[in-house]
Amino acid sequence: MGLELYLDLLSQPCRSVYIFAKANSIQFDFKKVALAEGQQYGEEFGKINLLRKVPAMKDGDFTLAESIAILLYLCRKYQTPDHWYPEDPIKRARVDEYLSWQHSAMRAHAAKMFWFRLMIPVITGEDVPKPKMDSAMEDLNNTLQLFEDKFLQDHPFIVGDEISLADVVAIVEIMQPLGSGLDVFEGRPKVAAWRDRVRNKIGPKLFDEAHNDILNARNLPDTFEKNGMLDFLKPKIHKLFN
Ligand SMILES: N[C@@H](CCC(=O)N[C@@H](CS)C(=O)NCC(=O)O)C(=O)O
Repeated sequence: MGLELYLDLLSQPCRSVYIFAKANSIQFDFKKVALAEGQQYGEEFGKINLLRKVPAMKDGDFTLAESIAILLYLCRKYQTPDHWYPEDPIKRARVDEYLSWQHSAMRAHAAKMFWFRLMIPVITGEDVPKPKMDSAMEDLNNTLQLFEDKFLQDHPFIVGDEISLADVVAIVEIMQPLGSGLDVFEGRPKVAAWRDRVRNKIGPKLFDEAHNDILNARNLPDTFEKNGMLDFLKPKIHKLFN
């Protein structure tokens, strides 16, 4: 059995794995796990990833969770071009530095805006209180500024002249708030120019295809309604955000 990737392209880490595999012509079977239908809680998916998160991977008998682990596995197994995860120890350390930082910084703050502006109002029927929203926006703005000052600086890509895994992992997270109508690139020409370079390197067609679902996320309320997911999700949301 060949490589299987369990994905929902509404999810940022799924998009990074999808983009990386496609950009490197890695053949895989796309196994859709529809998060809005709760498929991550099904019996079948539990056998693939007990953490019940996407992305997940199955390669023969080997199963793997966590996007970063999957990206690194694909890099090694398919011996993708060096620039993605350079052999040079200093360049590699720069990729690692970004991959380590992003979990609790860019990922956390960009995703929170998406949840606050779209998902929570849809699921609970209530807007997030303004002080909470303002504080989340401040966190995201500070994080984007740090991204510019510390990681992007004045080079074309995070690690210098060439695209790496760090850029792919960064862009998918930074695109997430757009799904809630928040254009984080407005007023940030440096980040916008970097986004354009990443899109061009990956290939605009692949980039746009990977982001199609998230940019149409405002259709999600209908999907939740149809699948009876609202009642299921409400207590989860209260646990997460109260
Ligand atoms: N650290 C994990 C995060 C995975 C994750 O949080 N996936 C979310 C989608 S972005 C998910 O599957 N959520 C389903 C749920 O929590 O029910 C990774 O990088 O793969």
